[in-house]
Amino acid sequence: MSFQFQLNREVKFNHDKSLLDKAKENTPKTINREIHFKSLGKLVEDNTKLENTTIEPCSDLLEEQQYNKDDTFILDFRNHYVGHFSIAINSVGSPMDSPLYIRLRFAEIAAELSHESEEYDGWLAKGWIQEEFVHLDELPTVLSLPRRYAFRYVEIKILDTSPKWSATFSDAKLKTALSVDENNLELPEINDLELEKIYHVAIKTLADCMSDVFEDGPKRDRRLWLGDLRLQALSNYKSFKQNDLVKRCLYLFAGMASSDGRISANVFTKPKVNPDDTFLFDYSLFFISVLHDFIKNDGESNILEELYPIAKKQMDYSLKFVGENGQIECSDDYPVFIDWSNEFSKDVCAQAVIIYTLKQFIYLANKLGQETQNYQSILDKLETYSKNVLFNSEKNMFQCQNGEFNIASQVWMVLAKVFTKEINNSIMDTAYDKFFPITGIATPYMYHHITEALFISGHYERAIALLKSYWGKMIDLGADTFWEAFDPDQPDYSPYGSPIISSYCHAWSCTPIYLINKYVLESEE
Ligand code: RAM
Repeated sequence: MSFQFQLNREVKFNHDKSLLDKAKENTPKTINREIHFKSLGKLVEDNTKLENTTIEPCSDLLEEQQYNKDDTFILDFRNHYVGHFSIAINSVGSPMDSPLYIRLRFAEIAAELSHESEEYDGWLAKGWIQEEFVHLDELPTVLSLPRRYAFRYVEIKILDTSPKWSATFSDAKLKTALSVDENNLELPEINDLELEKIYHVAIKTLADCMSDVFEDGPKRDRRLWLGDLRLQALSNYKSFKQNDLVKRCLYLFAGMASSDGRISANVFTKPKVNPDDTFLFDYSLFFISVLHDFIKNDGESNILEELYPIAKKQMDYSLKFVGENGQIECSDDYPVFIDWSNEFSKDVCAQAVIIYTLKQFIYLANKLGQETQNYQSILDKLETYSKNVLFNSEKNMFQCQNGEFNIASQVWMVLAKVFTKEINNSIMDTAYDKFFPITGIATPYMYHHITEALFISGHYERAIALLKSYWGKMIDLGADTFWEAFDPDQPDYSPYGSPIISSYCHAWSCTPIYLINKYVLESEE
């Protein structure tokens, strides 16, 4: 698993004021809720949970405890939340003759609290670790932390007091600032307990990633990524229907496209809007998908007229990688993401993604009455090459340039609907025999695409079984929200070498909302 940091400082970005103003206008109102902590907890061993660790409630009342040097306690909010934490602190005993020195740690899952930050030596910045060291010179006080945290648990360790006095704590709470409240959402009836549980956790995951943009993860990276946005938007249409937020995100990407036409893989919005100088071949193209899905789900068409030129420029840029024979030639300067894993070849996936998005682009162009003949003929070339050259009819699977067969290639070609449903069904049959149980894939992002490919190719039972085994297993291991990375073969695996950096509420894992609605409740194919 790896991800290369990109430095493209020479790239010039547009800042289209009118589009960025529209992004601003579509900022949803934030909903502020106050959530009070529910119980004290203690870290215990449980070999059914992630890293054999869980937090059990203990009966003590916080207000009645007096804490001294080296004491530690854990506040359990009993669900995952995102917000600003505060706690009232006082001293009892003799006069307070020294500062109170404490450490606070915020954890989305119990396992994070069994690791120390000093141990962390991964490639992602330590600054993400949800930990604070605080000196308090005067008590009583209300400690309100300026940084927003994503957590269920807060651990407070008394690093020092003095033998003359003890610290007491009360009124631990957090204030949320999200754009939706899952408690006000009417949930569909799902006549399958496992799927129902998965659905509820997926809703919580999506809700906690919806602030003034669709964030990828409220703990990390706390920003708007195009690949994640595509899946969040699809799940949003089936649940919160907070379509203004999708619009806002579309305007943000469109308003800050690079001057050569490429759309950045992610954008920052604080302290001011700013595109990242990172470009991923597939993520850029998914701008077209998000626009296409918005038009299909929302119906508002003004945005199409405004953003079509941006989508066109992106498509034209991407089509430069298509050869005369209809084969896509990827470049290392414009990497294809598909999944965190770099252990498989991605050329067939790239070919499929461009077919998938070109079809959506043609749909949009037709809607505006634009000329599409040229695009249609490139699409024909891409599909013909895929069927005649990339598809190995003997093996009944798509084959990469280096001769490799992998599951991602089959999945993306099925999603791109290069063949008919019947042929796709048989390709996924072969893929199922060859690649299941899946190995070496650790992202819910890729698992989502595998599950959807099973559904659309008519492998309903297998798709449901995968949904249950993959997302259900995270719940069995203690998930309140779904994770950024999960490899069922090595549940403890973190792409960063430590759970304290991993995100355990990650947008791209919320798609059971979309999958269950579309393929189970609406039984679409
Ligand atoms: C990580 C995040 C994000 C994803 C990118 C490609 O940084 O998990 O969600 O889209 O990778």
